[in-house]
Amino acid sequence: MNYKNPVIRGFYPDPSVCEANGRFYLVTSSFQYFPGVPLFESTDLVNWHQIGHVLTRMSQLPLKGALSSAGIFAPTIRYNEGTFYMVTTNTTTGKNFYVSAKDIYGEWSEPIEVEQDGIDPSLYFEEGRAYFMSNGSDDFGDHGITQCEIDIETGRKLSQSRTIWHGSGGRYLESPHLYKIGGWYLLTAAEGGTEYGHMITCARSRSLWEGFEGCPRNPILTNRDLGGYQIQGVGHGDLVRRPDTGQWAFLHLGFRQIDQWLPFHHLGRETFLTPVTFDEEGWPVCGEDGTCREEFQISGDFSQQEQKSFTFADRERWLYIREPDMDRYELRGETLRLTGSQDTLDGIGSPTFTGIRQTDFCGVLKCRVSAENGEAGISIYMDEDHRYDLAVVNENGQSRAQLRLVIGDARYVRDSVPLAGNSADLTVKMNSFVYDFSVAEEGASHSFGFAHTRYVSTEVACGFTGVILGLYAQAEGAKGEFSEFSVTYE
Ligand code: 6LW
Repeated sequence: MNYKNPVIRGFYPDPSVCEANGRFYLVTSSFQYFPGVPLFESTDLVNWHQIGHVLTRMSQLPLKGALSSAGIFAPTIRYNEGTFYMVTTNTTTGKNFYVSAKDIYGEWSEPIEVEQDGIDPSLYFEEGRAYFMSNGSDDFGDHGITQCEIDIETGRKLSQSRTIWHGSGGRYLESPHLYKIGGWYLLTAAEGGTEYGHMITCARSRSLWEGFEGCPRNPILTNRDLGGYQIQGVGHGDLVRRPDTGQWAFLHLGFRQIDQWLPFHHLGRETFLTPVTFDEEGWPVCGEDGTCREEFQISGDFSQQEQKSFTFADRERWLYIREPDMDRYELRGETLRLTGSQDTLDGIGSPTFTGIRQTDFCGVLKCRVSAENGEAGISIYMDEDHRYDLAVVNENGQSRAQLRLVIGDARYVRDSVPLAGNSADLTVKMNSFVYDFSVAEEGASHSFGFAHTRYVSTEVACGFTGVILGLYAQAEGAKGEFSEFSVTYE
């Protein structure tokens, strides 16, 4: 069948995947957002359904003071002898740790730390032993893909760390994963940085500890030479095989630029699927001549389903910033009530904010919003310094609707219109280039004009995340009520 990329749309980067009992499980990074590490399930590698998150308790996920795009970096998920493991880095505490679960739908354990530096940790299991690797420094002062054996019960190192590969020469060697395929230990990694030069490279050896030789065709997957193509920055992936069809594939990240010759992306890094075969020498061959394309064919008899609209009912999709005070959030039926605090969207605290990722370019967001004693609204939120807030503000018994644009040091309220009551219907129309804002009250509507997507893109804001469509209340004691919320994509 033919399928379209990306297979998971919106800010879901650094995917890692494992197979267990004929089903596939995938995790992505989550940075300063709570809960952490979104968890997806699939039976065919193309259709992914989010079943929850791995890190659901604050004891697993300290995010106080985490800068935007810090917190939880790239995770790896593995399944070994009836247990799932998810290993990652909390860059805010600087620790690598893993959690485990026997039931993929249940709660995961408390974190177990590993005393090894580097980011993008991975696990490899063989004959009752567990190996941990990252892009850290080894016990001999060398730096690269560093590996040690660990006690999987305690996280204690059972061997010294040794650098097993220095990469193919690209900058930012990271994202190591080890597999045993056809008698070879195959090590895959990312190089080039998670931007336009990103790539997947690999090396192999007959031994687990030494002798890794790079593939003569490295990089095996990259779009760095596809100028003018929408999908850019492909890299950081994990290999998986469908046991029923024998199909191999990489789940990996990439991003979609807003237009052919406009190198901006605001939807974040997304998850793509690229089919893989092996050549006569046993090296992986990826996609179309080593590139990732918008459409691929994959074996299997099924169709691709796309979720085109989202509401409060998609509970597992909603996220919060850092360490939310859940007493400030109340969802009853189709109505969400938020209570503001001293933390505002301008800072790096935990403002009263809940949102879902923007998953496509073109669509419409609608919500009825009312405010009391402060401000409540919709934020097109890239980070605290790059966002567009369309709000109802209630102060001294008077209400108004306003649009605030925050683009780095340029911050201003563009337009403010009085409201007769304290509630209004807020609408944001989205396309690749702009967000178009309007507010209606009892039949009368007001257009606030548009603001460019590029100013909330990664190329402007920097960092590793993508736009979140958020609902918020701000000012201590401010009350926001949100109903009839929907996001519908074309
Ligand atoms: C991720 C690493 C990376 O851990 O960015 O540049 C980090 N590449 O692989 C955050 O996604």
